[in-house]
Amino acid sequence: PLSRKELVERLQQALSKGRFEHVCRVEQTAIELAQLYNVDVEKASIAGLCHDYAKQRPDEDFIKLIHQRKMSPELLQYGNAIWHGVVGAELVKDELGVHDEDILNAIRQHTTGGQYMTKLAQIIYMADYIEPGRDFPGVEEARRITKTDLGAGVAYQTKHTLNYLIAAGQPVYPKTIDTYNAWVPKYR
Ligand code: DGI
Ligand code: FE
Ligand code: FE
Ligand code: FE
Repeated sequence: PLSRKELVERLQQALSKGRFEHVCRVEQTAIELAQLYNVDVEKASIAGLCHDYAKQRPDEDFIKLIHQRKMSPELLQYGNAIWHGVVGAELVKDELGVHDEDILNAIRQHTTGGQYMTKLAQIIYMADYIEPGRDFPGVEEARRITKTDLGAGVAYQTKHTLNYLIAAGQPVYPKTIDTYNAWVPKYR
């Protein structure tokens, strides 16, 4: 496997400066949450660094993989917002040599969440949302809640993201609705 230093170099080549700085902040936030919630810090670091590896790939790369790997054809109805995590995890595996399924699943779930998420997956989902460069109404509350109760943070983000998607008339990926049903009523 690549060392952290080699991984960082590969990410720097694959991403714009702004996106690279985001993944570094997600890594740091994920490490802090992993320490707080007793999760493997090494896995949190790798998943945080790699979660947006495929963010700047052309659509054709994802479309090709969806066909080649016989992934769900319903994926074709979405776009980069969904593909860079769900399909991008395949590129992290192939091109960065990350084969740990815990890490890959956390990357797959980082945008939409999921009905079942490991603590690592919850941490990456939340670190992406609350990293120090994020600035939106409610981010301070999201940071406070996440440090108190990780699951409550997942519920908070899911509710707010779904609200935003619906208000904007955007297509909602079915997994996002599964995440809503699994997490939001439980933390009301
Ligand atoms: O890659 P990042 O910008 O760091 O963050 P992200 O991967 O969490 O989110 C990318 C975008 O995806 C963000 O604007 C929210 C959006 N998104 C989340 N769930 C859904 C979604 N977009 C659609 N169309 N449908 C979803 O279910
Ligand atoms: Fe992302
Ligand atoms: Fe996110
Ligand atoms: Fe991100």
